[in-house]
Amino acid sequence: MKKPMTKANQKTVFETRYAALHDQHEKLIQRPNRPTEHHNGIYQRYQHPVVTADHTPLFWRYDFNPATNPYFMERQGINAAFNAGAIYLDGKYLLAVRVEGNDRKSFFAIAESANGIDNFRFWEYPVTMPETENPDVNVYDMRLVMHEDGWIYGLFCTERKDPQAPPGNTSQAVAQCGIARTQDLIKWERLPDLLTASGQQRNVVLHPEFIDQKYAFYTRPQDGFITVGAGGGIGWGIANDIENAHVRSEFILDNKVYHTIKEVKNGQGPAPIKTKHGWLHLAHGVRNTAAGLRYVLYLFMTDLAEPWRVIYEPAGHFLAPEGEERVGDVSNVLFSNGWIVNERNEVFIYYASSDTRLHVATSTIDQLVDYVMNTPPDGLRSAASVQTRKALINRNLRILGQ
Ligand code: M1P
Repeated sequence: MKKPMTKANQKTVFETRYAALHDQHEKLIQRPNRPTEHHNGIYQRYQHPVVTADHTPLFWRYDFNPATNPYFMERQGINAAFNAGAIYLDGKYLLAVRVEGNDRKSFFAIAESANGIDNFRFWEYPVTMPETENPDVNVYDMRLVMHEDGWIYGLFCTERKDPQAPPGNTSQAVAQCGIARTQDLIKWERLPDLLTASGQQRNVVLHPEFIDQKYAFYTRPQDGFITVGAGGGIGWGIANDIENAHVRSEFILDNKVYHTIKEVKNGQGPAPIKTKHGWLHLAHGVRNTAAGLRYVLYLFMTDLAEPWRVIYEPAGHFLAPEGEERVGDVSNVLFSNGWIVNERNEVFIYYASSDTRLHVATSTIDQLVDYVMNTPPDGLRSAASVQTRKALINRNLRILGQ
């Protein structure tokens, strides 16, 4: 980018600050991201987040005109960059990042990297998402899906104030599923929001293949906005057409369960990955604690021919907040709505921590399938957990010759 010119020969405050910030920003973007030392054999974490608020271009935040901004002050701050949809296109790792301004409005912006691990750089402009006749107040958490109909779909949460909110209640909202499609992630066609029987829909994901020539959705029917109220669980529903998508009935394929990592609620993460053993799913599970809600990620697998039928569900979390991931705007949260498989069957799991920043963990299809198929399911009681662990100990002690 061309450096802004000033009249003075001596360096102004503007020039000094501009040069320093520009330098810092480039260093941040070009910083190599190395694997952490600890490895559980399932996935690899990395030292740094892949995208943060500071990765957004300076020209999104600062007025670059010395005449109107002599102190080179930030004019429109960015608060967070997190929950990103992901897609692998023409050998590039592309993220549809949820960027949240200081004004608390989220929008989508595409960040691109050549290796999926570092050097993520935002495209010049955020996404201009067309609206329906009922304008969105806030949009977030896009799931990018390359559907077999040839379009790339972005399904996201559209939130509006609840018209039924009692007077004085300024936070009651309605969350529904917005649908848009594109060929290039630049020009988007907005379709009508998904119609379902549920008062609230978040975490809706399009299945990448037709089911009997129809579109299939993972849903999350519930009647409360933040709390689940009645309902919850990961649902499954079919719509005849995507241009006026209407899911008339849903059933729950993966329910919330007492005293598990998904006791309070859960939600589908990105679209599932097709493997020869079944569809691999990444989801988030939520439980309540004295310190508030805790969000962790878990994996499960559904049948290849019947993607609504769970065939493997390992007990417990797959990824949980660690170290600095634990703290942020909404602490103790890991959330993922994007992953990528490249031509070498390597998997890049993009997960956000505490509604603040985005990280990557890498693995392979083989490792994830092994994890899902060979991790024991939840016995749902302490005694059952002890039995499962004793079985492992017995096998190992036999191997160790004791
Ligand atoms: O704050 C944690 C997450 O809360 C919501 O997820 P869910 O609907 O499952 O509770 C979403 O707003 C998500 O963006 C956020 O990360």
